[in-house]
Amino acid sequence: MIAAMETPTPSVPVPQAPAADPTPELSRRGFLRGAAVAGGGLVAVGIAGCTAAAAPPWTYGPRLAPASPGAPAPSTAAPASAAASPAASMSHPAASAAPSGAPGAGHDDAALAVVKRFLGGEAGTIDGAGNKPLEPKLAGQAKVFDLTIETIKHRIDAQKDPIDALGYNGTWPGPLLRVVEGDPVRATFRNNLAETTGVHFHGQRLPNNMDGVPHITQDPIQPGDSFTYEFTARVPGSHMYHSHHNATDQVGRGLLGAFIVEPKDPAKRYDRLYGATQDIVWISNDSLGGFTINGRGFPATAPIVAKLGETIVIRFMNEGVMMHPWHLHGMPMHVVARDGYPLGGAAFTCDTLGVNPGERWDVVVRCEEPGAWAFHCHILPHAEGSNGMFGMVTALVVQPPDAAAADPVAPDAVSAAARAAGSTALACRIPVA
Ligand SMILES: [Cu+2]
Repeated sequence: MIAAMETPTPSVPVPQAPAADPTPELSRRGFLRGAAVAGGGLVAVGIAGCTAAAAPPWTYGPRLAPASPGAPAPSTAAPASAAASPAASMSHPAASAAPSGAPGAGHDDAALAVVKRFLGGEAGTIDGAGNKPLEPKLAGQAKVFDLTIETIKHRIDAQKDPIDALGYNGTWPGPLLRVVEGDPVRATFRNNLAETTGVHFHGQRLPNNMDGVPHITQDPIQPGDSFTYEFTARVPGSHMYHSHHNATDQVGRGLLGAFIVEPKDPAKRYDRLYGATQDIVWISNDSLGGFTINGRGFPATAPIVAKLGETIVIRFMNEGVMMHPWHLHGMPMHVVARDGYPLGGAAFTCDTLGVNPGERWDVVVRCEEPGAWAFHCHILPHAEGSNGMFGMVTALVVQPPDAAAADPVAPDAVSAAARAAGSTALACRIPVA
């Protein structure tokens, strides 16, 4: 798994199921060293040297090319409160203000520069990746998770200043929690914020008093206090946990994470069902930090790296306030579950899959075409502007057979795969330092 799986070394992501999970481990190979760091996620919003120095750090849209006469001035500043509001997000204050900007040397230079950062493995250079599996403690049959709720400094990419965000156990997304259907779950959250909060396990069938909605099913968790959510994991599949209190702000700032419940029957798990060797958690967000995948924006998003013939699973989860249509180049996606529920005979195949806020969609990809394939949100102001790509962009890198011996975690794995597949792009001709 990409983000979900953590390697024995902090820098190398290796798919790894929680020890208590009897599920056979998925591929331990997996992503780039960078992917590990990025936790399997990818999204990004920031372009090198983007916003004006005076601009607040949450304006992660691409910097506009030098204004041409008569062109509207770039919008570089948005108040934090506005950036966190749905209305502000809907107006894409952080996105390109000129997505159809005139092409030219300025555009090409900027676009090349940002792609070179991606090809160079920027995702692997940033600490603090989320989505790392949190091993539960065992208390009898119960899986016990201890989490903190913290203010954190978070990097969207390697060049932007860190932003003031929130995290579970210090990361955005929070740790990946994985249990097995039927497990008793006991998750204690200690609120180390200066504000109140509450935690909702999104997608689970919960006892009402464990639903995590302050003032309806519980009192808000006060600063310095803890609350323990106890329930049985009844609904298998891809789910989430997140703040359900001042949620536009708190979830927008990073209080979110993946909660995966493996089916009790091993034959129904994706490794057995589809032969999947990577299980990738992909959480999108679109408030603080702009358009992000697993808390990062292109070029700091982690690529997905697979071998030709490998089958991978991607679990899309949308914690933002906008729908994002994820588009994979080169190969189709086989959509097998929605909100954790298997589609069965209603499973379908597509190359662009809209994921609404709150939804989870699981897709299977047969990696049958070698090369470096763009994988991005197809709302273009979320992915590319007049200064090149940013935000919700990454690549699925399918390594050809003759590259099997190459170091899969080399920083130029993406460009190497593209070159092997016949790319003539300048960025792929330039050796990565
Ligand atoms: Cu989008």
